[in-house]
Amino acid sequence: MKKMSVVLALVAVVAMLALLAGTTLSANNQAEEMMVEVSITNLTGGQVMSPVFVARHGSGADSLYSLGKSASGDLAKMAEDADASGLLGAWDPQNNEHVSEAMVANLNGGPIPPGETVTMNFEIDDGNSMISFASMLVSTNDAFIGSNHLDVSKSRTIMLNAYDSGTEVNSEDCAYIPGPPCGNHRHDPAEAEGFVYVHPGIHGGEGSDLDAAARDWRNPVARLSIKTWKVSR
Ligand SMILES: [Ca+2]
Repeated sequence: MKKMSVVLALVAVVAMLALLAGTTLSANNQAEEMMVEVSITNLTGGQVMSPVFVARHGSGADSLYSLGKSASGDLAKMAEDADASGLLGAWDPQNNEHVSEAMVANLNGGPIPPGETVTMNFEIDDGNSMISFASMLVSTNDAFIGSNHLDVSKSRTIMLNAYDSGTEVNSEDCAYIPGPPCGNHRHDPAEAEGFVYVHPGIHGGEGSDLDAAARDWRNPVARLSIKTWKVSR
């Protein structure tokens, strides 16, 4: 009889652990889901930020970029032309076992002007509580903000610097800049920096089509806020 009780207790423990793997239980035995709101605020005075490529994933996912290393062609498209199509393909959950969802977050259907905030919401669990994202500063050759493998399971605020994808020389030539006052999506084949690094800003002056007083910045350029809460199901 005593042996049977031990077996039943073990079965109960195993069942409880299986349940906890997917959800948590509140005091009144209702299942709880972890909800996350991620907000990105443009803190520059004169750089519009493009709609944000965002992937939610687990720890086994690739890095979107690596500081000091060459950028992928997909990230280059995002950083040079605000084109997320390559990243959406590479991070499609259908083709990538480590990715739960991939999207482009926009503000009222468009980019994020200075001083404005774009917000996105996720439902997460232990296996996919990270996000990686990228957004272009559109009045540049190839400046972007981003983050890799950012754990969004805890509420906090992070300040973001602007990076250079290293895939286009910083000519400040309107022929190769998509944002205002330019509006062109050509790629400059001239020799680029070759690696992802902290962007040196807009210099203006002779030969530049950009007014540094209007388009330059000092880091940080954006604020990312993570807010988490639980809901009962
Ligand atoms: Ca560059």
